[in-house]
Amino acid sequence: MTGTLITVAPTGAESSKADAPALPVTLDELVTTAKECEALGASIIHVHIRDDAARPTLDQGRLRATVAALREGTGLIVQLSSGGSVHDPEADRLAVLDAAPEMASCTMGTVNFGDDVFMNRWEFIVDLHTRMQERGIVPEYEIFDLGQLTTLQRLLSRYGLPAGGHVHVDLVMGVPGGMPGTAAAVVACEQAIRDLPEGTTFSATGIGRSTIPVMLASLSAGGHLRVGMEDTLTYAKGRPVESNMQLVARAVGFAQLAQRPPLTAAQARELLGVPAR
Ligand code: KMH
Ligand code: ZN
Repeated sequence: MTGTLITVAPTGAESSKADAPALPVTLDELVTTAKECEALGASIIHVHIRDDAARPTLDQGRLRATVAALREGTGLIVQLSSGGSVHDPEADRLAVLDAAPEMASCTMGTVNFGDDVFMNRWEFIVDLHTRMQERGIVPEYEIFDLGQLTTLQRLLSRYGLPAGGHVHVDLVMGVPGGMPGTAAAVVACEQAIRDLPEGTTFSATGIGRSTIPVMLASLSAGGHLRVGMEDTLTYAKGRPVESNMQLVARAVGFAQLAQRPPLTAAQARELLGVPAR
């Protein structure tokens, strides 16, 4: 078993700055957060950006500036979200790839998302996957429900391995409408991942209060960790999260307890097939 890949997802598209003042929404806030999380042990940053009014946006100029600033200021693997917000049109989500990130997310199916629907049609998934192959962008396949792992198997068998040749999935657990954030669900996914190409790796994140059970289960099952204010705004009962760094520090502590210390960004690149800088 190797060390632990720690992804920080600092912002997301769902929470407002008014509700969570520590949410990084400006480029400066994002870069500062990224540097501090890297120093603590994160190796990937999963990025959603905001506009001047702190609303989620997929503005191309901002995306490009964000990729450039994160590459300049950190050694982290820069992973742009192609999921955006539930309101973003498919064309804008595909255009995220034009900002040339090293990695991008690629969700494996439609899922109820609270009161909304996060749409991911088969043809759209195929488009994202094949465009990433053509451009050498390494995908992280986002899995919100068990059956989406079977969709991934179908995708890979019809359209081939991703850029870099390595398959990495992220289990996003505890979304109202998706799979629960439980140890049993982590184990069920880990069993299904065995049917994917040899060497497939996974990370997991639990939304809200499922964050701790999912972290512990993932580490026990040989998985990696994603943490951050995209997924978790409460540190403990009655205690709002103070910063993304607080969540990364906790994940690093758990990984060390499991005797699987954090991978550096260079080690993460090697594991995932992301070209070295
Ligand atoms: N904001 C969610 C609708 C991703 O980044 O790829 C989708 C999401 C997944 O967060
Ligand atoms: Zn996201």
